[in-house]
Amino acid sequence: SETIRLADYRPTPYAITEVRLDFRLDLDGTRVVAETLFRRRDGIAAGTPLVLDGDELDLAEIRLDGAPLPPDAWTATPQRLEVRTPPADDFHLTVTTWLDPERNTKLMGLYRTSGNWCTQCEAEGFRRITYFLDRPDVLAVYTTRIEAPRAAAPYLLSNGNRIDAGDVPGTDRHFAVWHDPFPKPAYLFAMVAGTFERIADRFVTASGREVALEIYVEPGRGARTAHAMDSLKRSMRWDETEYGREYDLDVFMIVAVDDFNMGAMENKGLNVFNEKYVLADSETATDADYAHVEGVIAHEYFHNWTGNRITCRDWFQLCLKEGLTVFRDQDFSGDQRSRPVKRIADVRLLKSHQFPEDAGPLAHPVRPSTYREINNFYTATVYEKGAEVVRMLKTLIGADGFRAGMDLYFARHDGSAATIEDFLACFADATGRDLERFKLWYTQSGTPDVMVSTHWDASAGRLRLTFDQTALPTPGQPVKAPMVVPIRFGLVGPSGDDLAWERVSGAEVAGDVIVLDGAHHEVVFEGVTARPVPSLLRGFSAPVRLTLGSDTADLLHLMSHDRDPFNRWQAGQALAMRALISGTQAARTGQTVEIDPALASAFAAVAADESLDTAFRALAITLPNDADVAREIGTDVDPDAIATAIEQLRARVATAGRATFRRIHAEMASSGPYRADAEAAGRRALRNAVLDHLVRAGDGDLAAQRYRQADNMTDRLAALTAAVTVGLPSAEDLLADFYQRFAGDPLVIDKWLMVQATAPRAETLDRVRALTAHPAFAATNPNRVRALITTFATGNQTQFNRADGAGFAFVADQVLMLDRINPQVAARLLSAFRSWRALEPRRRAYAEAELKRIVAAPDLSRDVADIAGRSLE
Ligand code: BAL
Ligand code: ZN
Repeated sequence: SETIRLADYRPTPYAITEVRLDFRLDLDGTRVVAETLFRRRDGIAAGTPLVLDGDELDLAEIRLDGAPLPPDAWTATPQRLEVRTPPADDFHLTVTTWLDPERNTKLMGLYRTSGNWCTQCEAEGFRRITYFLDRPDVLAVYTTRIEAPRAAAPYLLSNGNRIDAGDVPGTDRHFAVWHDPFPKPAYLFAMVAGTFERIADRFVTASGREVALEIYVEPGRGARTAHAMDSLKRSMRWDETEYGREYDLDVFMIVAVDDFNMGAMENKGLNVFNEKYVLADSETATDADYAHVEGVIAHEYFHNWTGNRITCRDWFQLCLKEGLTVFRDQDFSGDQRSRPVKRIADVRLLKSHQFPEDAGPLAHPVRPSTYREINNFYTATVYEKGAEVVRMLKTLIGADGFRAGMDLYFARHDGSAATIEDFLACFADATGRDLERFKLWYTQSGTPDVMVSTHWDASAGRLRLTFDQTALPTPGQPVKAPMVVPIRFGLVGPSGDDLAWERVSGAEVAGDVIVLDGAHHEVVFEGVTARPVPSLLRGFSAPVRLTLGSDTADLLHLMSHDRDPFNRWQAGQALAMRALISGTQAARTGQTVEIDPALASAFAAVAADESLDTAFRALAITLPNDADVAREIGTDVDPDAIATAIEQLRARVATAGRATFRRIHAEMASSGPYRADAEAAGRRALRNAVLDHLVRAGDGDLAAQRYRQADNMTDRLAALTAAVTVGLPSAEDLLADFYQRFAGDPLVIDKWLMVQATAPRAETLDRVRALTAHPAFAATNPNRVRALITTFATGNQTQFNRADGAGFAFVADQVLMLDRINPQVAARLLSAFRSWRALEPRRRAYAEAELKRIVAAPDLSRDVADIAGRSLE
């Protein structure tokens, strides 16, 4: 299929100034009348054809300036409408289309979910509603009239402010008219109609304007929206205090729906959410779910300025809004709870999702330069690495420079569609810093490797650090230029304090940041009074793989003393990783390796360190998982050997720490009623992390006991997961109880599916296959598919990558089946194969055969064909 190139970007010959949409919703179909005002752009010849995008459209009528168009003046297919010689500089086109939302299983454009009507237009869904210039640089003012049977749709919602509503006389129908004064691209359009429970609140902006806040959910679920509403208000305040950005309409609405391709969508004034990211209460949501709700609410709200008021010129610039907005939501969440704990969680996500993408056939730059299907670029690279790039920018220019650049960005580009060049120019202009080389982070794919060697000269009090930066080839980019890498650092002395130095030379060193911008640097610190242990890449200041030849004693020193909590955590992970890599090598040859007793007991020591945040202690004793180890090994991966090594290390840590873990388990028991706040959540996290160790060390009864005593989902799910993962005798009873308790609640049953899909045992594949026929599963619902099948493919290393290839075959079958229903969901599932080349030869051959089977299948969607094709390149 056709490749779209950034280099080919041209503005459209016509602009759209205004759109008037009229939706007539009926139970057996929808009629849309779209009246669009076009204006020929300056410098475009009169009579230049007008070509509009469509997708599976059924055209009923077309008029130009109110009159029917002669048949030879236009052509239309379901995918395209061309008006040959538009007659004037300004004209309006009135197009009537028929839609069948009931049968729209792609969940793009207008579709029905739980009986309600709902739209999803990003990236290219609006063209499934009417013919349009469906691209982000065409901004227009929308007025939307919706008419529907009152009984089926008491609520009629669209973007902007509601300007009219009423009954349609003589019928059982009613209507509403919405007007959005802010010009926007079509991808931000939304329309929702249906039966909901509405929860209303209000917010007064910094300048004193009152904004109505409304959350719409399935009737009966209103009580579960308190956390979402609270998160929304905190997000609105935060954007005012941190960025000076106020909300701009009279109402802000969030609608939660059951069937949704993404997490949520930032449509202007009318966010549509996957209900997974709205609903939360203690019985049904874990502490992690609470954090996700808060983060996604913030993310979509922040898009109002970074995405909506300033949008993207083209889809290559997706990271302009996504990377920046992820950076903003991460920062917000860091302010709401423990910042280091949030940072560790974000880095774990980056490493588990983005690093493998960058290391495999689907690698692409944060700003890609070509695509075949844009839906396949809503990736961890665009989102998470995109956020890291903004974070590095802030590290390089400082908080004040960053704020000045953002202020300039809002002032310069409000109301327009911008590029990465526009964005970077604001920071260069605000601070005077040259960002030309920095821009490579947007255009060059792959994770840079930074090798560090240290040389300490005790007699001279001199520390020399040598940095070498390299990067492996990635698709389309065989050779790389050195990037700008900010390395936040400290020189940790014998007592654990950071040591000072008298002079430093070599690379640019600004405060506690070394800035690498070439392939090789030597940084020399002089006047250092004691032997330092360098703590590098504090806070994970750049998305690189840093290799430091520290010895075990130095890492143990950092693990117990580094004043940077991130690097304290990192040191423990690095030590565990070393043990796991040698353990994996040993397992492949049927040997076992000795695990350093100092390492095993270091984890118990961190768990017991009361000077640390409880949530941090929980993370610090959570060992790397099998995907982490596979990524670190990188080639010839044998997942079964990795699993064996992990079992051995876990057993050692659990045994060495058993007494400590038992004591902590008792101490962290909650007294009094459930609380959702960060402190209480931290105690639960620590208690459940030690539970996991204890269950593996023989205290299996504890899991069943904790499950039955649980008064909240965090504890209940942790106990269930421990029982099922370890394969305790109680596991089946607990699973049955969980299902019975929550059978009417699909979001919770998703957790039940996930726990079973991740069990690292040979019978899991049969079980997952059987569950696809369970009444709780539905292949048409993306949440169910992700909970069962995507979780199996991405969260179960040993069983997806089974040595007999059966895991791959099952997932490939599912991809082909799902492609008929929902190509976006199918393509996302297929990307689970992205690390296939890193596997040992036998598994690699099975994976390749399945990818080839998919490529050869007839009538593939562009989404799946693109991922399968690139995976094999
Ligand atoms: N714009 C798609 C969903 C999101 O990133 O907010
Ligand atoms: Zn976003």
